[in-house]
Amino acid sequence: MNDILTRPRTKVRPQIQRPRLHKVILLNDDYTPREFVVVILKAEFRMSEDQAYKVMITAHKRGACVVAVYTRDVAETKATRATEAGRAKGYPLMFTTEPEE
Ligand code: TYC
Repeated sequence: MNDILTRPRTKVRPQIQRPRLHKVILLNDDYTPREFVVVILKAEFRMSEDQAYKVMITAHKRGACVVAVYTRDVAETKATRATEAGRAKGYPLMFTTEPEE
């Protein structure tokens, strides 16, 4: 009697971690024209003129400004493309990325 082995009715549920988000940060420099920074922010980060101007002027006054947050790959791709767009025109415009806390 009682020789039927039963399995516990429990399912393994793997804990899905949300991917860490990464910030794209715009750095100020003394050479890139303000209007060009705004053009790049609008083109690469789909910002309105108003949003782009506010981000540009914040970086200009404070030295840096967070542009947006994305998953790591997207953040790195956008930062590289935006930095490259400046370099193509001979500007030292720089976008970096860092993980959110
Ligand atoms: N400081 C630049 C200038 O005075 C404009 C500028 C703003 C450049 C923000 C980069 O991330 C930047 N022409």
